[in-house]
Amino acid sequence: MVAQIINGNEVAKSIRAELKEEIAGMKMSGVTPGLVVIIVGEDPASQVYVRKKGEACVELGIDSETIRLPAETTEQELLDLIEKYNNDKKFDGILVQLPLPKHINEQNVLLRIDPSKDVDGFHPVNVGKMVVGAEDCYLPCTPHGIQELLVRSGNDPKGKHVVVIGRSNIVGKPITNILLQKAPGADATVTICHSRTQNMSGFTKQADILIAAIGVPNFVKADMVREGVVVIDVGVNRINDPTAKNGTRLVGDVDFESVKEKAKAITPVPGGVGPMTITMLMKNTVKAAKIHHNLKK
Ligand code: L34
Repeated sequence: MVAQIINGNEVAKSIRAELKEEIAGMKMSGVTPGLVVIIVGEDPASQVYVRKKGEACVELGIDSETIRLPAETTEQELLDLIEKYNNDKKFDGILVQLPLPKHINEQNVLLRIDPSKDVDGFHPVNVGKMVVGAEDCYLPCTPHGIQELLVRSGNDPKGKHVVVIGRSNIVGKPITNILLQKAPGADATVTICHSRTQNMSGFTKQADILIAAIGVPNFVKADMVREGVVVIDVGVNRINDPTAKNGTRLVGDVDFESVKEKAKAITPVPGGVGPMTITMLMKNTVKAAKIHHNLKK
């Protein structure tokens, strides 16, 4: 089988075109969405992601600010800064890029963000709303992007067996909750596997849709999937490659070359889930601005 390559850049582009138009319309009513992104420390991958978020804002006409703080920033300093933006009406969304330095408690930080500005969907109020399927919540960007990729590539999860590998709060747990909702674009049967799962292949081979989010380069091999599976690769791992220009290259959690021979459809890395994460952040920021300004959906 020759797999359909699910092009995240293309899907992201069409959603961004929709958003651009919507934002232009909002500006006519005097509303410009605003996003502040806060990054603490120098993690190189985080720097890249945060830069891309700023660029996407510029492209779409969202007001944005990126605050870069040194790794030594104290938890209290960060909490105070969040409080400042909670009270600043210019900004509809506040995002604190993860991971944070070890001395800062992540849960304390996420709890401090005003849930109505939590465009990452990581505040427990939004997590709870997601679980019960409430309309007025912000869905976390990566899993929401995965759902859009599936639907827009013609691979609706309805009635399918989705197997997720990974149980993180950013991807594994939320994608499970989103896809099992009784709702359009969901209605799946979902199984989660993780690092302590016994006989993982026994589960992954049953998947109609396999979502890999473990952070281990090339973890999923061809012998772990069945013919005709749809594969979503959430991994973004930088590995050494002496043949590459700068000595490294990006690979996913899936051994793309072998798995694509068996799959019906598969996302590449880069150019799969990554661009969707950023695009859904833009979508959440627009949603926040509408809520804050009482604009129609
Ligand atoms: N608070 N922290 C918070 N929110 C998030 O939504 C994130 N995430 C994850 C890490 N920490 C976070 C991101 O922004 C992962 N993530 C993310 C964002 C963008 C990309 C990948 C991960 C992305 O654009 N990936 C490109 C390649 C980028 C490169 O060249 O390195 C791609 O095509 O996959």
